[in-house]
Amino acid sequence: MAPTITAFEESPDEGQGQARDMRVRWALEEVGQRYDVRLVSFKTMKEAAHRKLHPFGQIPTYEEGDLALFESGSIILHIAEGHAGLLPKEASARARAITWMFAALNTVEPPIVNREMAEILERKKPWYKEHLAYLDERVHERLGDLSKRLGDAEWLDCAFGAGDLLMVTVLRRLNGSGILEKHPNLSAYVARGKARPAFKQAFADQLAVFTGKQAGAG
Ligand code: GTB
Repeated sequence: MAPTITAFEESPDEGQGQARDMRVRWALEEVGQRYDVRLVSFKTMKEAAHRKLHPFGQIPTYEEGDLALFESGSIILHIAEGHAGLLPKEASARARAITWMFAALNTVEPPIVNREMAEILERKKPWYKEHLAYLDERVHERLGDLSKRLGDAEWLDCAFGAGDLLMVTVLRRLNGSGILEKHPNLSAYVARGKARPAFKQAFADQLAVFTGKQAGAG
């Protein structure tokens, strides 16, 4: 049976694929697993039925038979463990690939999200510019270290895997900030991820949610 994931009914980013259902869609496309999508409104996400699936009232969720998961990282690990293509078989290589998944979510994403939140919530504060400069510096620091480690390699640890998938989606969150461009090998790394057919399909599918609504509007 095809799994069902949840995604925003109204795409706040107008189809730019920044919400975290995009990484789950991409993983499912990479492994060739068909899936269904249940679109949820902001109101529905906070209701008891959705909170049974996601205690924090968020997307994405993943349902497969009796199994219900939340947390994009955990969902992607589950997908990668059940299909070939996103994690190496050899134990040490697999452990390293999982380490990159954690690094993307626990070390690189937090300063990027902090910066994003400041842009959204603190723009009118008198200390905004100063604080943003501080947050930019924290992001640069992380990206500088990541850039050094990646060097001129194609992917983080040999072949493309779940760690790269997560890292690319995390770095994409910097779109429009001008920060990623200051690290050319990371820009090229993100471009390689976006060029993958599975990314393109996942992106088109989430964009169709937005364009479908636009076509139906009015
Ligand atoms: N740690 C969880 C995971 O990795 O799955 C975080 C899940 C999460 O933050 N979900 C967000 C959500 O449901 C959507 S992705 N928010 C609603 C709420 O908390 O009430 C975050 C997101 C949303 C929108 C954009 N955007 O439009 O640009 C970007 C990122």
